[in-house]
Amino acid sequence: MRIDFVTLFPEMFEPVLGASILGRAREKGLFEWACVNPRDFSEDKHRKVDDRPFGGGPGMVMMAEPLAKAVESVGKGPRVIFLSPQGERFDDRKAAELAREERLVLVCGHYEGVDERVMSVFDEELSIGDYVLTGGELAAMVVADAVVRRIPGVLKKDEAAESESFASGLLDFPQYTRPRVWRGREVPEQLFSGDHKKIAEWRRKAARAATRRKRPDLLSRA
Ligand code: 4HQ
Repeated sequence: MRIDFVTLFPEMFEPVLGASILGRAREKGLFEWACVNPRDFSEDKHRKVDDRPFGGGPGMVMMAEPLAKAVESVGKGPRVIFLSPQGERFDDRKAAELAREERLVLVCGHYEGVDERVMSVFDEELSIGDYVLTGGELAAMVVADAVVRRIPGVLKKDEAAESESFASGLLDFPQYTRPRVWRGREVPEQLFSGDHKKIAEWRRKAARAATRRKRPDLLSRA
């Protein structure tokens, strides 16, 4: 997969996308990414990309033309997604859907928002949750992370097993490691039985209990 990020802050991406599983995916040739900066498409001698809102009010608005030109420079074909709290909520189902695309363009807004007329160059609008970020960059990287880790071959076998659980509609079962007793708290004894059926059964029940306690909304949806 290739992802093009349209952003005024391209320096934010390498530290996140270069590390851990996404960094490894790039080295393996499974994930390629680049940034396009709307500032490079500004007509203005000061490379201006924002302006004051018509009708007055605080803050600045991203101008339509530099943003549209930046998106169009990527070429026709890929799905163009704008990150915004007004979008459809991004979730695991959406991540799986986007992971089947060959290319994506993720557009990051800044300031008080973008000129409404430029929305016509986007195919869809996605939100990572009901809170206000400073810009769309962190949201775009959240989407990229959740999508890329679903591309076949990106996760190692042992890493993949862990992520199955969300697709099952339940939270992960609780995990434990050494020491066997930590500050007086013991690891559930079933995990030492050596009986794989018994362990699997305990984990199924523990996952259900954790989901009922922490995220009952997931159970009612399943
Ligand atoms: N922003 N989910 C405002 C978000 C956001 C979110 C991105 C802040 C767009 C203009 N994006 N800019 N929540 O808060 O995706």
